[in-house]
Amino acid sequence: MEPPGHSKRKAPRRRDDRVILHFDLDCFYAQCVENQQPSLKTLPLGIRQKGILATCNYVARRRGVGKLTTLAEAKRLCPDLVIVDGEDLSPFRDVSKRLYAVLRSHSWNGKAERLGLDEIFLDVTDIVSYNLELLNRSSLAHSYFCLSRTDPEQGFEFDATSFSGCVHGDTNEADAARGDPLGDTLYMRLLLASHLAKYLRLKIEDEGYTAACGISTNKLLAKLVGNKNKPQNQTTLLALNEDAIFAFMDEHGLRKVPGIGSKVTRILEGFVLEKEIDRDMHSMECSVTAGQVRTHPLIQNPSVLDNLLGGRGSERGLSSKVWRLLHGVDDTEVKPARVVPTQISIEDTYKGLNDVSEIRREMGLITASLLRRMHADLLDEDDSQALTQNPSSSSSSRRWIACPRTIRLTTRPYTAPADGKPYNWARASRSTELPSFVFSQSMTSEQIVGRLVVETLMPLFQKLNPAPKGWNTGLINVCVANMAGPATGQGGGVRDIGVMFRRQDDLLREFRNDHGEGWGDEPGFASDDDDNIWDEHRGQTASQEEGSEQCPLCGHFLPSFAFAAHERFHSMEINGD
Ligand code: DCP
Ligand code: MG
Repeated sequence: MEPPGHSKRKAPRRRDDRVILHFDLDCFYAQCVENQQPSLKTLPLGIRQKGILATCNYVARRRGVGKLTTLAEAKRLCPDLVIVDGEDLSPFRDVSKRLYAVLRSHSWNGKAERLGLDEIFLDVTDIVSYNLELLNRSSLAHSYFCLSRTDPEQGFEFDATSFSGCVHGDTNEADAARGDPLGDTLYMRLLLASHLAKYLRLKIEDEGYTAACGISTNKLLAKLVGNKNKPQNQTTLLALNEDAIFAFMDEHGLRKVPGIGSKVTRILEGFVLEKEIDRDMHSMECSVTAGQVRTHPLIQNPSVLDNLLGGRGSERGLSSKVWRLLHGVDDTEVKPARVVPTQISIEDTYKGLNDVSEIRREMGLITASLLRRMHADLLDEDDSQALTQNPSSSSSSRRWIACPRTIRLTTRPYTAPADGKPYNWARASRSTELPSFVFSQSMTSEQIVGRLVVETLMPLFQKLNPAPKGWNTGLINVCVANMAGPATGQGGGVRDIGVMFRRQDDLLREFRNDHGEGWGDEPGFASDDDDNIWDEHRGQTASQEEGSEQCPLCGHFLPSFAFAAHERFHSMEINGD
């Protein structure tokens, strides 16, 4: 009998205009270790963290060992299992970023999102649509996939009459579509994406790593379908209508649906089975399928779920999110890659400051906003999964994805507009090493700002303005520059900044594409162009040092080698480039 008010079962609205790839590296930590010690590739290998195996290679899996098995159980199942310590995540992080950079460099729209250390989503809608337009109906078997809009030589040949890799779904539908493949755009978009996925998997294999890949129209479906054929394989979800998607989703255990956590699983499991379930049980096992919940006669719409899942403290919008997930609907976007700025600076102008307490106060305000910007731009938000996976790391600590090594103070005296002086007139800078306490996650922002002003910036100010008074300060600029790669200490906090800086070149490689350039062509982001060389050096050479020259235009002192770049900087200003 239908309960009153719940007579209509209505599926949430779906969009299938995107094509998403989901890559999941095979037995990731084990592959990293195998690449360091290739002799381990043929042996059963487990990676230990505390008393369990974080993962094991596929040789071990064939011997019955699984991920997250206890060490004792793993040894019982496979006495000759080689066990390697995996407590230090830094080598895994390094590989993860390197492989991410490979995939990201193939994205046109920049939508390349990391999930944990070994999963990457790519939204390839634009590349696929572009190539669909190019297809020649009369010679599908000899098609060419363009990887660049501007360089037709970048691409690969492929056979557009069939999918690359495995296909999961309704083959009857597929046969129907095959009659007139170009007539079914969704079918063809998925087919093209399967060839792109194969190409990208091979790119990763060139780096020494294998991955599984799922291909579908949203992140949820791509992630789930990629699990169908592992390792070193790929699966396209061929679900061309709503019923095919429901059929795919329904077979999954509830807890296996990404986004449905253990608490929700236990509540819904209890409801379907009509029995009390311990809500704090965190097992991935669940005897109830997504289909049993989706088709339950008493769960006809999200408002019923609301009654079950709502209540104090529950996540906003949780029930409608769960409802959509059960129907295979996931509109969340693949997040664009983060780009790392080469420097961050904050400045303010004044009508002539002369009082030291005023200078200190303004310096404090500028430094506080600089620190906020550093936190927003340089602290990782996406690694939370990786951090919680490492039992020894603090879940509250966030990781610096890049750390500036230099702090620069620039000041100039106040000049009234009527004086007609150029903006940069008498502007002078001093720089020094950025102290490591700036990266502390145990000090408060106020404490960091206070120390930075007193211990670093005020001494720089005194060097720039040696006269005891009469500074008439019209501008203060505080800048952090010379980005170094992330620290590699466990838990992700900066531990040894000296070591980190020595490794700068190695680490920054992950922020560059294959050609040693910055990510994408965004101006102002990490790149090795002349302007950056100028940027890095002008602070250090503000005063007259040996081998430095003064710019006749702005009064800056800078080393001779940086002069050409500096002139270019002015000519761009003049030309308005
Ligand atoms: N990991 C971990 N703790 C977990 C889950 C994972 O430390 N609870 C680590 C070990 C894995 C890596 O994260 O190597 C990636 O997790 P996956 O679940 O993708 O597992 P694998 O990549 O090892 O295996 P698969 O081939 O099944 O993807
Ligand atoms: Mg994996």
